[in-house]
Amino acid sequence: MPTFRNLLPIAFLCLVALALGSPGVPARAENPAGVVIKELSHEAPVEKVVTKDFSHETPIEKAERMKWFNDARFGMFIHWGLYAEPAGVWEGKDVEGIGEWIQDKAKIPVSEYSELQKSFNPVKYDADAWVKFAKQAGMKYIVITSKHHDGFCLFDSKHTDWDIGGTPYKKDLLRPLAEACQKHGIKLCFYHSIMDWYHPQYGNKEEWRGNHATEQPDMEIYRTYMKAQLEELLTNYGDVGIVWFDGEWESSWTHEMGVDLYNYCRTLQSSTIVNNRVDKGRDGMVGMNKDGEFSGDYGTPEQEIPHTGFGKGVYWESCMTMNETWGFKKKDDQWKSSETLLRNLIDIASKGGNFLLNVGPTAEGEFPTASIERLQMMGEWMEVHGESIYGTSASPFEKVSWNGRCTQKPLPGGGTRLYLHLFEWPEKGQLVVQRLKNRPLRATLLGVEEPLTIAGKEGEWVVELPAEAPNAIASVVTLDIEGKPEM
Ligand code: H79
Repeated sequence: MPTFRNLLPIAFLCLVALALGSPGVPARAENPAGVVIKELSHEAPVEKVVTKDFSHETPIEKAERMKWFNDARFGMFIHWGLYAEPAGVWEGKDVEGIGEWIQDKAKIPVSEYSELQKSFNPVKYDADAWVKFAKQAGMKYIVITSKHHDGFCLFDSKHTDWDIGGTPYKKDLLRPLAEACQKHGIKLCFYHSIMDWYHPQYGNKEEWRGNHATEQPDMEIYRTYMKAQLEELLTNYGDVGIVWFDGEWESSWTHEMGVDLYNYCRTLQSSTIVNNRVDKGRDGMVGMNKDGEFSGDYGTPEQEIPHTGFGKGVYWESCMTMNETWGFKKKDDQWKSSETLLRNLIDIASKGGNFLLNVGPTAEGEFPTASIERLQMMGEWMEVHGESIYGTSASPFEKVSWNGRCTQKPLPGGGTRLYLHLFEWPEKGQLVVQRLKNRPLRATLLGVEEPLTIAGKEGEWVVELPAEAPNAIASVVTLDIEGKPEM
């Protein structure tokens, strides 16, 4: 029951918010209740947040909230934490698997893993430089690990010492990133793991970790802790674009908890977007939801791209590594080529999705050189061809008649601009566009701009191209047509 005492801080916050207007990145707020909750219990003051129900949002309201995300198409994932120190090697041995899972893969007890906190000192960390790398690559948002499965927090949380505050570096890593994002117009988003290998009350615990609760773990206490931390994340860093949950698959996490956590995040920031891993709907690595009613705003394929899109009103984002790990591993040299990464972005855009491409910084705080090279290459392409990606929607063709992809955008006045991505330069310099009924009005090559000659007939239009491809990875022909595309 909300009591007068419980409501006071909310009333106070509302007054402050009214007085300040749009707060930007606020100075680190005191816990609104003015209560320090190190000792968490069922009575912890997160209860003061009266969680609202967001299940009745209309598709139009949702489309408005999702607009920036849907237009963005391209974002940066950052996996950073203590695991960047061993970087895939433990006690002289290479540990198989993704780097941020080293604690689990090498069965390192918490008492040993936690020693890493004493040496984590990323003195080369330059948040502004990181955000510029993302921006120059053409990315519109950054999703950084506020907490991964090991439970360690990159921010200085009031509710645990298992965080950056307990390292030699001490300083909150998320605050400068929030400031740089705001400066450069990039949306800041947080990845926050539900699964927690450190917290003694988290439900599923492996015995070898040496920190399994002696009594029954109490998920209510753990949820209180997680919500108190999310309150910090959704209060102290300005607008948060997305809360990106993960690790929801274990049996201790339930559908009811997912629904509650979704509503809780939106109660704190109503316009924030929450991925589908908040709830139990995700269908494995495919990432889209199974049939049924689940919380979460969009699907999250991991390391894969769906074969087709899903139609209007279904939002999704494929997350992917540039090599084979999310968290930095010094010996992982299995880098995808810039060509593959760019064509992945185009493929995803042609299916109406987003591409969340990962960087795993080193323990010193630097992006690997191979990551920087790929970001720069993608940025050069986006500089010229970005309009064929941002704000576009999925291809109107079931299958295109050339080696490539297609995206589309409405033109002012009722027409449509089709963007035809060519992965291979057509023989005889002729691009044949089959199955399209609408008469093309105008065609150009992005970055060239001189109009191209169009011939052919309904269902088989022919665009005359110059002898050579302007871009080796993907050249883009724009084809303006009357009305909406008809096949
Ligand atoms: O943060 C990165 C990884 O550390 C994390 N997700 C990305 C973004 C990740 N955690 N686990 N995995 C990746 C792989 C785990 C897969 C499985 Fe399952 C968990 C297989 C079985 C349980 C989830 C549920 C996927 C399939 C079923």
